Amino acid sequence: MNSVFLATLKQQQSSYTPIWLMRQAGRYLPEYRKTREKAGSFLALCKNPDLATEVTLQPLRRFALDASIMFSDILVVPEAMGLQLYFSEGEGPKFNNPIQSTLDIDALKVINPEIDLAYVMQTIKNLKQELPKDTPLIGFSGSPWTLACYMIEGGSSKNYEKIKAWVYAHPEQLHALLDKVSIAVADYLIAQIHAGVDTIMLFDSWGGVLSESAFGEFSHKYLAKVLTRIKLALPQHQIPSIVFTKGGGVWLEQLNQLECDGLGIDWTINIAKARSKTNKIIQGNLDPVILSVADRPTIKQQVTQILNGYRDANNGNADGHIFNLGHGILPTAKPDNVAYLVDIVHELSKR
Ligand code: 1CP
Repeated sequence: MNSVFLATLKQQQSSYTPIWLMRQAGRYLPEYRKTREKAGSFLALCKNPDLATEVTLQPLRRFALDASIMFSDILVVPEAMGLQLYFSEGEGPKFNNPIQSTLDIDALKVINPEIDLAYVMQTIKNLKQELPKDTPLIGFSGSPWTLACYMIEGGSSKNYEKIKAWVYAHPEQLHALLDKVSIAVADYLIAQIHAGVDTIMLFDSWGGVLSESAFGEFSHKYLAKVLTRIKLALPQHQIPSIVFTKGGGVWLEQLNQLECDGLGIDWTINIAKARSKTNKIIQGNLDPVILSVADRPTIKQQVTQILNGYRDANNGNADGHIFNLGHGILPTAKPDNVAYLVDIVHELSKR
């Protein structure tokens, strides 16, 4: 595949800096909202391979993006393990039966992703047929820690008091849960690789709510476990991987120890500083709010700062950087701004 995104991830030279956007399919696009309505609900959309394929393709039709990401959600894994998932309008994801005890952990199902998440595998197979031949497909999962946050909190959380009660009062039980989730996550990603994804990404969206030592013990350790299990299962079929810990800029040296190819960074760390702390590919790091509130000159100025900051910190070489947002795109992002962003990144980064 002739892909600037994959070349960059493999530490090869490229002719410009590739760009894709976390959550590039989503509510900021009117055609996405229409397809979700047709599906009936967000979860029904995830479980309908034809419609999930359609919404994956929507942003690629509008913008010159360098990669696609399969449309799904990180929470389909805990659902497959037996938690009852629903999405309430305006409130986000919720589980009816969150984990409250070790009995609940024991009751979690050991998943067979080929069967229990067959609809995701079908979406991937559809996409491999329908994507332009040089557009790579990113598969993904939540990290064990981030999934455990939702499984114990029962939904989004402000202070993570329920899961932190386990961190500080019942760490062994939490480790038992994280072990079980790590196996599910690894097996899910292995199945995605078999189905045809070109890269995998682990979203550790809530790793940043931990202290440094707790991050090592409850998140980093399980990211490592997932990556190792995948490598051992597929010795002949290594594909690049990216890990994104939101708030992880302060732990880049630690994240650099992981067996992955790229690290995502949010907008709170200067990309030049990030470059000095890891030798992996760096993905990021525009503040997503800019796409909702800023005008074109401001977008151009912010993009210039990131591209130049990276290049200057990398001995004048712009390779090794994948442009992205520092977190998922917001529903209020203006599609015109997204179009401008993609074009200006390509234009300003031309070698
Ligand atoms: O109403 C709607 O249409 C639902 C909005 C929505 C969308 C578009 C949700 C609910 N999930 C998604 C899709 C999604 N989720 C993708 C799609 C692929 C793409 O990028 O185009 C991906 C990669 C995710 C991953 C995801 N889901 C993460 C990790 C990335 C991140 O942003 O940190 C997380 C934390 C979730 C949980 C989730 N699902 C949905 C929402 C609103 C949330 C976040 C809730 C919270 O803040 O706690």
